[in-house]
Amino acid sequence: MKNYKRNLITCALPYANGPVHIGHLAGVYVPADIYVRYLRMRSRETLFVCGSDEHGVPVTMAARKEGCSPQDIVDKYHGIIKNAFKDFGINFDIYSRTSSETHRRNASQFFRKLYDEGKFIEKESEQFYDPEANVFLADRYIVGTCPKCGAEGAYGDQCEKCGSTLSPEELINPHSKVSGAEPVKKKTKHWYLPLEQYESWLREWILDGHKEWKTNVYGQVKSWLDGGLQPRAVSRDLDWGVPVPVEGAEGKVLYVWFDAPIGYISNTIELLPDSWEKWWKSEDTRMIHFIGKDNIVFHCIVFPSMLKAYGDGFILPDNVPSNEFLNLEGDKISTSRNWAVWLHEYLQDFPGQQDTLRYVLTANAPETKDNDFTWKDFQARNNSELVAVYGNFVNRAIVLTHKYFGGKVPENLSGAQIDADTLAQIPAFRKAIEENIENFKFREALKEAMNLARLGNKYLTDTEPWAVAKTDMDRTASILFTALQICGNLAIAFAPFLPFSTEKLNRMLNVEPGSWESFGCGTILESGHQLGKAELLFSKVEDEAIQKQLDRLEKIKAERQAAEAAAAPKVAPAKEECTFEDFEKMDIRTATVLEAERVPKTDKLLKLTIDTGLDKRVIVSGIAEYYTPEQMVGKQICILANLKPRTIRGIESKGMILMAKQLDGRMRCVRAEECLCNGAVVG
Ligand code: B3M
Ligand code: ZN
Repeated sequence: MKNYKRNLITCALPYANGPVHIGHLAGVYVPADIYVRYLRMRSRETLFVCGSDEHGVPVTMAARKEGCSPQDIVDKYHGIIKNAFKDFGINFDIYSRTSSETHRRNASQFFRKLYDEGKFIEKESEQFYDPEANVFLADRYIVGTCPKCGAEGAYGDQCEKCGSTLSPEELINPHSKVSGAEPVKKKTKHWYLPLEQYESWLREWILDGHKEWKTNVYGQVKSWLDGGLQPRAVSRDLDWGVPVPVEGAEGKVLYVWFDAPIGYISNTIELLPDSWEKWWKSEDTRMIHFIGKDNIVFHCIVFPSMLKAYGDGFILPDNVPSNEFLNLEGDKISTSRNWAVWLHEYLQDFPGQQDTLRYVLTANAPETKDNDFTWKDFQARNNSELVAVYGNFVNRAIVLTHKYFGGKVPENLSGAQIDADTLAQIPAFRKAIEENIENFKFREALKEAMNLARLGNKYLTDTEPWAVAKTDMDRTASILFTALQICGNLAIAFAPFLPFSTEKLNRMLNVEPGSWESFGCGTILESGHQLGKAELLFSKVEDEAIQKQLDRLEKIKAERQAAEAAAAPKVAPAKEECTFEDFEKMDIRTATVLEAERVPKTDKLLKLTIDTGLDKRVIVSGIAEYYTPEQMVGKQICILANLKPRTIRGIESKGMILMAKQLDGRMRCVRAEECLCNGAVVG
């Protein structure tokens, strides 16, 4: 790898449309934080940048749902998200927001330069439009019945019930979420970034030049490139966002995925107005984007193409470590379905136990495939790993030192082979942790740190200082000296992963945070050094605490199922009993439609001339919503032939066509399995 002078680490900007949950932490923010802490421990100059993504449809949707303005929404959630990160020890150098003045100016200027240099193409296209509310509709704003599973309320881009990807055209009974009106297509002009012009450059840069990227990232990029890139719209018809800085573009804003990544730059400018360029325009800077898998295309294809188009020395990411998704108790985490563990709520239930969550999310991180978070696993990892291994080892070493040596690190008076052998293993742990972190394999790295704690635990079990102390204090001194060296190394090994317990351990050991360079390199705690007070490094998670969480989720699931059942289309209730004689009275028979035409000035009625086998007659039927006249001509259908004639819109209608009403409300003609002669009696 190139010898870089500094590291610019960015994390995907979370949408300020809701609080952050464990999926966010596991996928992006904890791994990035581990990486940054590690780099800093190695004294590598590092800048850690993030902020809220405050534009786009997700925010306007949340505003609509909560009945307030988009500005209210972002003000509320920006604060909640910012605090949640801080509470979990994720300390960005800057956590700003894309509604900031700096960002508005910077994103505008970025667009304008590309516009002035002719880097965009302008195109008119037909987009869905709400004719009542007079607004263009993003796919998410069009809802209807899912054509795949029949669920109501499927979005124009996806059905949340069955997970199918949809387009608004596929929805049955589509309507606008804004006014309820049926959307129409309307022409509108937008600016597009012609991504296809960057295709061969992207191939060379990523497919040839970055084979070391994670396979999920590399694979996704390759399949996008193999599929051929298309021009991508960089503006939208929306009243929330950065206005398109071009004359005649009223009512248009920058597409959220155009402005958000520029937010990384804006936030750097806000923090370092005079020296930001060295982070963005110097070949000595190594830029890394931490993101979730649904952001890959934007960070590997779109944003790099934007930077390339802009030129002016902007650097490109050296790596884009992206994780898969975390599920919760076997179900997809979803903000809208309230299926999540929210960070601010976790802290209320498990105060002071941030490291447990950080540990579990890293140990079980969705690094190569989607993974599941379960509360039982959370409890098991806390109780049998953090408490029983790491915490137990540290506690025994420190408590025994207080008991036998007044809390002073004893002298190494009676060294044995096992001491030397044990300490000699530490450099290999350091190397494994380093290699794994440098390759973004955080769960492996954490496993190695825990294995070092296991080594310590085993060492104490094997050497039994509490037993040896009865006969041989010199030997006891050496054992505890050795055990304390392992404690000192653990305080370094775990530091990138578990900042809160590391701070506690340093306090117990009465040391400043250890430098990475001393990890595995000789004595960390000199004989005679006075330790601090022993505390418990971790506390047990009891069954009741877990049950409470499971009950909460169970309740949410039950409420959701009840709501779904209430909203689901229902089969019509059974009718009252009738006699065979009642049924016999009805003259149901087959007939063929000879002619069909719309009844003037109506939307619903067709006038059908039919051959009943008995006669030719006219039936007026309300089926124009479901069939065109052309579809009806020639169709063999079933009719109720002896219904008392009625005059509808001045036309005498003799009989009724038998129709079946589906769950989604659509009517279909009832037809015989094969074509029969007209007048065949049904019964
Ligand atoms: N806000 C998407 C997301 O939260 C988006 C990331 C922007 S990063 C520039 O998944
Ligand atoms: Zn569906």
